[in-house]
Amino acid sequence: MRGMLSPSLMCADMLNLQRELETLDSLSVDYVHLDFMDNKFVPNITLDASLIKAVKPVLKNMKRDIHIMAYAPQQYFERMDIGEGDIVSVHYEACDDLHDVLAEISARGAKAFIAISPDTSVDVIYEYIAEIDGILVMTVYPGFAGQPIVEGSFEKIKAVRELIDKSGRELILEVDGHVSWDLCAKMREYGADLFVAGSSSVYQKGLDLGDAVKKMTELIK
Ligand code: S6P
Ligand code: MG
Repeated sequence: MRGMLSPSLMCADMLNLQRELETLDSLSVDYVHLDFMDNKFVPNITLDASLIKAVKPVLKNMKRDIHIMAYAPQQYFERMDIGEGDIVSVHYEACDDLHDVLAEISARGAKAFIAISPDTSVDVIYEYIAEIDGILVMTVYPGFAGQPIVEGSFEKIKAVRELIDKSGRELILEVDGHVSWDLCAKMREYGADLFVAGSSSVYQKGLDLGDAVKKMTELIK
């Protein structure tokens, strides 16, 4: 699988989101990363469900990569208009009935991903491997942009890669958190496929987004 980019909208210019989305959509970007938080599972709020829904008709080329950092994430699926083409990541730590939640995502035609926080063991994924399309490995603690990478993240990416390869399934391995200029190529070497690009790469102040996306695409290919 080739390396794919998913720029994180919470790191874009919040006062000009439509312009930011249209610019991104005109570049060779596979996904736009949309972070949803409930201020309970994580102590923050970013993009709300109606905004995530409003993004959908604006996109001509990119697809939505929705990362739900919230308890009982299924309560938001309708409000986000989740369907065909979307990636939907739900946290292992936030679901009482993860089998049901994953089934609901798949029933809507979306790609079901399990997200694991830095303190969660890779082993928890085994039970769900036949029910998912991908795994999102958090390489920072969920909740905020601009954090340093958590120690042990590379070993974790490698362990998830091995798990995927052993399963014989073509699952997508997504990395989210401090996917920086310096570290993205190494994350690729360790087995990541989909890269969330935020304030430590394409959304660094003063960079031209088109140039930055081109440079990052080259680094992760
Ligand atoms: C964090 C969120 C992420 C951030 C991303 C920002 O809770 O899930 O998707 O948007 O980590 O990137 P950076 O480069 O600032 O870490
Ligand atoms: Mg995220």
